[in-house]
Amino acid sequence: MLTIYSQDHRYQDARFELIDGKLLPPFENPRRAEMVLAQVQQAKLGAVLPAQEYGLEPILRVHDPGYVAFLQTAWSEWLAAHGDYDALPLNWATRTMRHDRVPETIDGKLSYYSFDAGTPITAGTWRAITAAVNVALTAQQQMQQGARSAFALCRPPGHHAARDFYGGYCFFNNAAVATEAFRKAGAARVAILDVDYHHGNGTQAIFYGRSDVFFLSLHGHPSQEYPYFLGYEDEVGVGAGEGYNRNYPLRWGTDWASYQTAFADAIQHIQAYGPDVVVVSLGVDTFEQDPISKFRFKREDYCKIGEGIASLARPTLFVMEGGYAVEEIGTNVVNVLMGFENSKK
Ligand code: SS9
Ligand code: ZN
Repeated sequence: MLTIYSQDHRYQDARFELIDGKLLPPFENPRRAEMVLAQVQQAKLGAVLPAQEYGLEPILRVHDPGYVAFLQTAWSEWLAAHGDYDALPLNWATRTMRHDRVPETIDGKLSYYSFDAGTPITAGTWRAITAAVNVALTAQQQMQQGARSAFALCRPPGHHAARDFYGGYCFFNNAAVATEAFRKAGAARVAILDVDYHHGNGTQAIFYGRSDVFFLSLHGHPSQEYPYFLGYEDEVGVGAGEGYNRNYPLRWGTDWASYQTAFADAIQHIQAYGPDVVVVSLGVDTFEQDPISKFRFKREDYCKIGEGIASLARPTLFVMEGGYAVEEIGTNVVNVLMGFENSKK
């Protein structure tokens, strides 16, 4: 399997992450992607190719122009206002407050365009997030040119980012941008399977009203787990999209034995949908040693995820999402990809 990688992910390298009431060294850091790349190479998964440039047009098929413009200038505005500190919002529009006015000042715009305070904007954020999209689009193009599968080693991740907001370490929704590129290239139906520990609220929101993109997510139950306010089972899509969204919320402590029924159900629904392409939002923060998560996957369970996806026998794009047990992240990701490779016909 081909891997697409850009070193520019390193430009997203914040000083602190606000988590559990502490300012800690970020869990979402450059070593994550470096460890995955090292394991891809050691396992001889296949060639590693650099990313091509695609500009803003494919991003604007998914994201709001005002949001994209905000991200492009957020750092320089923050720097001018406050100096060289990671940019973080401090408040949000909740119940009874207004969502119909975008503030003019940088602090107001950070609040308007975000949903958490755990996603710092830094001097290099724009460069890193555009590179991550280019990684996903290069992988998509390789498949358009005939590759049966590809691995987009994106960093930062994307599945929490919606049309006009960021959060959960995500700014641009890499998987959604690749999905729209597949649609533009002629794929009639795309299924997105999100196996990250956290609900892919951004991806769900982007495609919620559409039947041409079927979104399925298995994740920590929103009554217990971040992002809390989306990811319940009764979210089935709206309008033309009704029936084309499926959530499998699972309780803390879920292991492979308690995951596999939901996983098999998701695979079966994808098979029945008959997609031209499967896009996998591949997070491995389901791992038992993940520092921010509460599932109990073991190393070898990741092979079974790959095997289940291979059983669909569809062109498959894997897009890197979360996974914060940095020492094991590469092994777990490559186990998915090797499980897929070794069991396809
Ligand atoms: C955990 C806080 C989680 C955001 C996590 C985003 C994961 C992206 N107590 N903060 S895959
Ligand atoms: Zn996650």
